Amino acid sequence: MDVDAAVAFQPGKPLEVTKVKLDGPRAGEVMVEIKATGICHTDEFTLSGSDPEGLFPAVLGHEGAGVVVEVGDGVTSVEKGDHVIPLYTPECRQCPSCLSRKTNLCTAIRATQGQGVMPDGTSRFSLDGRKVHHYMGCSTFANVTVLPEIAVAKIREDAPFDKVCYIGCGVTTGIGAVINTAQVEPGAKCVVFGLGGIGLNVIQGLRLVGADMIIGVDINPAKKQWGERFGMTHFVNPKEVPDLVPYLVNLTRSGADQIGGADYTFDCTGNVAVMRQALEACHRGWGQSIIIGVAPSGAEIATRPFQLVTGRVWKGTAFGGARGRTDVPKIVDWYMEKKIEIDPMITHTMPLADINQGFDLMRQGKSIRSVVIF
Ligand code: NAD
Ligand code: AHE
Ligand code: ZN
Repeated sequence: MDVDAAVAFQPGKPLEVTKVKLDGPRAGEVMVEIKATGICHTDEFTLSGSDPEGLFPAVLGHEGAGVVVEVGDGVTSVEKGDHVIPLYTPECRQCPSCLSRKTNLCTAIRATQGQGVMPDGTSRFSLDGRKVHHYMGCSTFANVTVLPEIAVAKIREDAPFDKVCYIGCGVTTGIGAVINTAQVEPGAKCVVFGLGGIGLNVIQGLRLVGADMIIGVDINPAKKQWGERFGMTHFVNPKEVPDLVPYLVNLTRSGADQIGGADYTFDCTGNVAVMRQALEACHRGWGQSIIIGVAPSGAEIATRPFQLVTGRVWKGTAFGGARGRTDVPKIVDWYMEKKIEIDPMITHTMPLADINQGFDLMRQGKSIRSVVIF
């Protein structure tokens, strides 16, 4: 069948909205009509050419929601008509990683996913007989896509697609980083670097768990009121303080504590210099810094080993440590029960034809999340 897709033909060039051919689902796969998709900074990261795994041409997008329209042989966990959220971190519940209970990073299909193909090594997308790659196993910048069965989470049918698509990445990543990865306790002092579509969800996660001090750091002064909207208690613009790390350490020092430093910090920028600041703003002895941001090909993180010798911990998180098929339906429930907010973060919506405007808004720091509605 022909579907409408925004295709990334070359790094650094706008997406081209065109018809592409989509083959039906094979064994273990499902075809999903995408109703809405968010635009995450990781889509821009790959489109820019900074992603060492970036493949072109490809149908990008990994933050969607939609309806199952067809299932391949052997599919048992979902059926036609089910509402689902695609998962770039699948959950097979059988691989050594899933069975370990130590990680959400299912390894069942990671190799082929990174090669832009389905688990059998072929792509369902093509254009004029030429292969078009899948992206992160999702390719939600198409009105219909095909995914492995283990890469969809079935969700309740009363949840609005144009809001819960954001749970497909940003919401789950931010809140999950707080709850699953850092396991922040009530009363904690925390710093969030980068108040975009991910960082604001870290902030609302910190509010949810009862953190005392939620310091937001962003070079864009417009982010101050955004952070405050979701529970930030202090805002710091690095351009307005002489030396950011000592400033943050001092801000988090209290009572008899002569040292200072945050209990938890979160990098939501993808900038390795910021990652170092986030680690070094942690409290000696126990502070944990969680890397969420994705850094360009060739970038490396550095710090003096002394920072770790003295008890600071560097951790990373993908998809907020969430096990998608298990956790995503619960996060949809939290949204429907008004335990978490999504609506105000979706600052812009647009049809697929205008998807490049969504990327421009993100690059200009004018949006929190843009959502394409099909
Ligand atoms: P975004 O563009 O919406 O937000 C980034 C924010 O960082 C902006 O507010 C920007 O002003 C701020 N910023 C940039 N440089 C800064 C600096 N030097 N100091 C402080 N703030 C700075 O992007 P997003 O969608 O929120 O994504 C953030 C990062 O998280 C990206 O790198 C993205 O690829 C990554 N990400 C990772 C995961 C994961 O699973 N690990 C999931 C989603 C996104
Ligand atoms: N391909 C990149 C890495 C990109 C990356 O780290 N992706 C995150 C999700 S970002 C969502 O917006 C992720 O899930 N990583 C785990 C994984 O298995 O990819 C690179 O640098 O090669
Ligand atoms: Zn994302």
